[in-house]
Parts: sequence; C-alpha cells; structure tokens
Amino acid sequence: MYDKIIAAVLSGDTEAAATEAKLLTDNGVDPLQVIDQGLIVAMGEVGRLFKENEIFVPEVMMSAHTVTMVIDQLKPMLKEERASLGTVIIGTVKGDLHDIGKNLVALLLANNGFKVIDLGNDVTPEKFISEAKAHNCDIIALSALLTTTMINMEATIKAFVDAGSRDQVKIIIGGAPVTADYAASINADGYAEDAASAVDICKQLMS
Ligand code: B12
Repeated sequence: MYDKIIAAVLSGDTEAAATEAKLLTDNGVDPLQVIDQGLIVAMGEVGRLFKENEIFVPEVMMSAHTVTMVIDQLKPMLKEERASLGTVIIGTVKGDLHDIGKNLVALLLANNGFKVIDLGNDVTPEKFISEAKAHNCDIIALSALLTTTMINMEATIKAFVDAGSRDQVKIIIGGAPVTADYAASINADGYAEDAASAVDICKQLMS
C-alpha cells in the first residue's frame, strides 16, 4: 500500500509523493499512518542507502525535501487539539541541521494538546534559555542526529543549571543516536525513541 510513496521519496520526486499521499488520504487512510508507514519508513531506507554509500548528500537532501513537503501537505488534515496540556519548546541542538524527526515530534505534540514553540535547528543553549523564560515553558525538547552534536544536549542542560533555571523546566531528548542511558547520564528528565512516545513522556511529565 505504501510502496509508491516510499519509491517517490527515495527518488526525491515530490510531485509523485504528494499525489500518492493525496490518493491514500482520499481513500480514507489516516494521515498519521501515511507519515509513519510511508515517509518514516522511506527515510529509514534513505539512511541505509546513505550509510552504504549507495546514495550521497544531494540525494538525501532531495528525499528530505520531499518528506518535508508531504508533511506540510498532510498537516491541515490532522486535527489540532486545543492546547491545554502545557508548553513545549523544541529545537535541534547547536551545530545540527537535521529537522525531520524534530518536526514530527512537534507535530504530534501539537496534535495531542500541547502548545509547541519550534525554534528550528542549530539552536544555541542561550536561545533555549531565553525562549523558555519568555514563554514560561514547561518542557524543553532537544533533538540531535549526529554523535558530534549530542554533546550539545549536555551543554544545553548545563547552561540551564548555570542560569539557575534548571528546576523550572523538564528537559527531554531524542534523535537516532540518543539512548535512555545517555539521557540519564546527562540528567535529562526523559527520552523517547519516536514521536508517539515523545507525546507519552510529555504527558507523564505534566501529570
Ligand atoms: C536526512 C538526513 C540528512 C539531511 C537532513 C535534512 C533535514 N532537513 O533534516 C541532510 C542531507 C541535510 C544531512 C546532512 C548531514 N548528515 Co545526515 N542524515 C539524514 C538521514 C538519512 C535521515 C534522518 C531522518 O530524517 N530520519 C527520519 C526521522 C523521522 O527520524 P529521526 O530523525 O531519527 O527522528 C525520530 C526519532 O529519532 C525521534 N526524535 C527525533 N528528535 C527527537 C527529539 C525528542 C525530544 C524526542 C523525544 C524524540 C526525537 O522521533 C522522530 C520521529 O519518530 C540520517 C540517517 C539515519 N539513519 O538517521 C543521516 C545521518 C544522521 N546523517 C549523517 C551525517 C554524517 C550527515 C552529514 C555530516 C553529512 C555530510 N557529510 O555533510 C551532514 C551534517 C549536517 C549537519 N550539520 O547537521 C549520519 C550521522 C552519523 C553520526 N554518527 O553522527 C547519519 C546517521 C547517516 C549515516 N549513517 O552516516 N543529513
């Protein structure tokens, strides 16, 4: 059922992927399933091909662009619940430009009753701190996809400690190289391996 959209993402054919996504949702498929079974599966395959040197950065960028465009197309179909559960500030840490996973976490949180402020990618610790203060936020969600930028999660948490505001927020982390052990080792309050579990963690932290 998802073969065509996966193939379109792999070849970076945004038009074909968008058409296939529309066809699926027109036929009653849940947009979240299209994201989960189509787009995320396709990006997993892109990752495998990239790792095995079968494709290179330009192809990965085209696939990433396709996924971003299709998610934007699907977004209006997802019902956004009234934000009432709490405010989450999310961003990809300093030095890291990967944002597809972070965007999915933001999307699901917004769809599950959280107010989400997305700071984008390459976000400095100082920016997280100033935005947390400005929005009186409850949870900070940090994303990192590179082993070389994971260290900036620890730096961000330390910056909150140094600023004297660590007790005012919960901090959760995630991204492909991140583990629960790593989260514990840097004193994060939570870790989740995918967007749906990120919602569960945030709900737990707010209860
Ligand atoms: C797409 C991609 C890119 C795109 C990014 C486009 C974009 N807009 O994001 C581009 C081409 C720009 C790119 C660049 C680079 N990339 Co890249 N990239 C990938 C790739 C193929 C897919 C990532 C992705 O989107 N996955 C799909 C999403 C849905 O999954 P996800 O991000 O893991 O997110 C899920 C969970 O992790 C979790 N999650 C994510 N964030 C958060 C946050 C919180 C709080 C929580 C709770 C959960 C959570 O929920 C998400 C949804 O389920 C990965 C391969 C891989 N296996 O991850 C490599 C990969 C991450 N890249 C890699 C590399 C090396 C690079 C470059 C250095 C390449 C280069 N030579 O230039 C640059 C670095 C640029 C930079 N400074 O950031 C390596 C990293 C290796 C390492 N050990 O660090 C990988 C693993 C590929 C590989 N196997 O070598 N990349």
